[in-house]
Amino acid sequence: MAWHAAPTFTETGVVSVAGTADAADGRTLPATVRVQVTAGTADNVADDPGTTFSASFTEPGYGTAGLGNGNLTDKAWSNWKSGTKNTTDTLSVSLAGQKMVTGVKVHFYRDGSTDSYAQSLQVQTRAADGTWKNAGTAVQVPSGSPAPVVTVPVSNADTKDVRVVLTARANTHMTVSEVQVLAQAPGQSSYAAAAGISVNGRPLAGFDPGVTSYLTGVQGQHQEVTATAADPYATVTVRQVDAKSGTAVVTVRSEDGSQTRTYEVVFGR
Ligand SMILES: [Ca+2]
Repeated sequence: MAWHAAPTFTETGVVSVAGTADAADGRTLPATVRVQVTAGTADNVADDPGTTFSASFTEPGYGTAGLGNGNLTDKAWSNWKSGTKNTTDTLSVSLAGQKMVTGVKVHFYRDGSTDSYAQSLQVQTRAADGTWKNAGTAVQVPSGSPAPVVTVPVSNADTKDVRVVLTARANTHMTVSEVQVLAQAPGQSSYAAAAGISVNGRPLAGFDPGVTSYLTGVQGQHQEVTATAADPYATVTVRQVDAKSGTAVVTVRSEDGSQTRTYEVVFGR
């Protein structure tokens, strides 16, 4: 397959991109791909399967396992130790794959009556050449109760590895419930419309996505109604015509499930 240059996707909706397909017998056939363009949303990708967490230091029994378990208030990671506490520690997240990272959210945990939070934190992302780069500036972490949740924006870093460098308060250990990594994810469309309806493989003449009732003069024992959704991710179901009603019903359900549109095809006698 070879696709012509795709247009710039500036608006949501369906965009067709033309191309050619090698038929493997010497012929080249025209091809079309339909692209559903939606508004991007920020999705936590640190709880995706394949994500691994690590820490520069861990109190035995309070490792990194709970940092991505979806529980935002558990006592997951701790760097407590007897005697002098660490002045800095780092939590690293290796994502399941390369993502366009837009932010990092650190949920601290209040350990008893202690402000067991970082004094400040610095988010870093790993570049393609393996070096770690600061994503924005260091962020101060509030004290007090309840435990603070700190969101650090990242300006669209294309990376697989993210880490948070924590600077401790004076001789204070640090405890964290969860580390979330926000990345661009496709949104879901609420568009529920058919692109076309066919009877026995022949498109209905004059089909208009906004018109939901059609009369057809097709006769015979077996009439099969088929339909295509305008949004390739929408779902189409067809209730075929029965002798009693003489009507077939096409239902298009939007990808996000919020909208449905039904079309009826009435078979005339
Ligand atoms: Ca957790």
